[in-house]
Amino acid sequence: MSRTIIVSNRLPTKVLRTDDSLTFQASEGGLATGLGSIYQQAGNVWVGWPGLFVEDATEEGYVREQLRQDSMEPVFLTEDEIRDYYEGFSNSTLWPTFHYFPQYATYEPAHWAAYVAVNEKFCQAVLAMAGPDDTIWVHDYQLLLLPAMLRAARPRATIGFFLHIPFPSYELIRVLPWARELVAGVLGADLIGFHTFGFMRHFLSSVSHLLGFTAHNGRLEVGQRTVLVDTFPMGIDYDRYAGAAASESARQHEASYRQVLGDMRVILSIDRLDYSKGIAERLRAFEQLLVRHPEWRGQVSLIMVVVPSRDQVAQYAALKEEIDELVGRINAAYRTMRWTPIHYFYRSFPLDELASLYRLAEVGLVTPMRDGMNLVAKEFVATKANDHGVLILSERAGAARELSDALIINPTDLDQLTAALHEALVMPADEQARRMRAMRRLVRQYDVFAWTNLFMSRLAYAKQQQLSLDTD
Ligand code: GDG
Repeated sequence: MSRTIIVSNRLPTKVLRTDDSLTFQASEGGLATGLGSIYQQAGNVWVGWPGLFVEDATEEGYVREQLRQDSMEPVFLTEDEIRDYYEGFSNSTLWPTFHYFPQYATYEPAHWAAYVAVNEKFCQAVLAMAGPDDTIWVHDYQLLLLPAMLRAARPRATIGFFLHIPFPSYELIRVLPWARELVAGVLGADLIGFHTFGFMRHFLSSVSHLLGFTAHNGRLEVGQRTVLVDTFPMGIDYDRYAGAAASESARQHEASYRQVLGDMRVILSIDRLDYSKGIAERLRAFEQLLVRHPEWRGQVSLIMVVVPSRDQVAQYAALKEEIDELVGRINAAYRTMRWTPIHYFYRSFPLDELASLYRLAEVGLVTPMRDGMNLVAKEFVATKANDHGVLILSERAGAARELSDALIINPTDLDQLTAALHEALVMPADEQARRMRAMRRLVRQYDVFAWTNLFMSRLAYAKQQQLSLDTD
């Protein structure tokens, strides 16, 4: 029987150490939800790091045993590996380069060596359970080398790869000393997926420049193999977000926030702490709105949720300080006894509270400098059952390709962003409804389950093609 093996840096369950015991916490992330239907089927499995440094072999055995009961296979990583492969090469070399922040990228041979070694470790973990005909779906930038490693060991396996972040222009990737190896690593897959056509185009251009293969109609001939390349814009679990927003608990949270906020109008901003998300620029635009349109003072508040992330990496710590400073300065300059311009939270919220914030907000402000997709934009839309609300969306988020009824802005254009904030606040209800309805239909139809099905059926097609080649 052929099985499906999902591989990503993190497992959909996180193991936490609390005092003297371990707790297993399921992830609420979109990927975990979308792929849940696959890896939990009989025989299938998800391979990844459980987020824990194990203390000894007994603990390792225990964690492995527990996770296996839920169709997960852990790859245990050491603190050194996490420092060099994850915080190092993945988040200090690839992430800034792929998000067009090459000035933040480091080029450490030791980090590269760890990246190769950990990809190899993942490869061994997958091989330990994969048969020659199994289907393997590898996710994201931490595992770019894995498809080729798997291919070398299992020439007949069906391998899919999906990149969740942007693929940059060749001019950026060529700066990396290891550009060729990275692109060749991905080419081990039978099907390579991106969120947008633009990312796919950049990838194909890099393949052509670095390795000399040219694509025709989304097909690359790589030696004896055909590699399919395509776009699969990821969706969200629409029902989950729409349902959470309609829940009694979200209503109650909203009512209690309203007691404090009164009829204050609310703009909402939610992100992981990351320089790619344009958080500081967003704050400057909000300040400029208060300067250029003083009529909004005392009328509008910005609720800003920043979820702690990667705080071991220097740029993230610096960004946190910049945001703290900006929020402090703006609030100090404009606040009154009854009005706080920015309600700033540096932590994460449970889903029902998050949903109540989406409900509360009239304006969703999503202004990344670069973003593979941006699921927050889609979640905001999914919660607007009454079609009231305006999404302001960066043209450089993958989501902008689909959500063209948002107010699309260039996040570096402070004047445009300020004008969009004002426009959102004065937009007539019928225009809001028209735009929101169109976006909501799209987000509901192309949800994360549709995305998974599309990728898996395209991968099955790729497998069929290889089989017919084999028998020719
Ligand atoms: C990468 C790519 C691509 C946020 N705060 C809370 C919370 N969240 C959830 C959101 C959303 C998720 O985190 C963030 O997803 P994004 O898509 O916005 O961003 P990344 O984490 O950077 O993800 C991105 C994605 O992969 C998928 O391919 O879209 O471009 O960078 O789901 O709701 N969830 C809860 N509390 C919070 O406080 N529960």
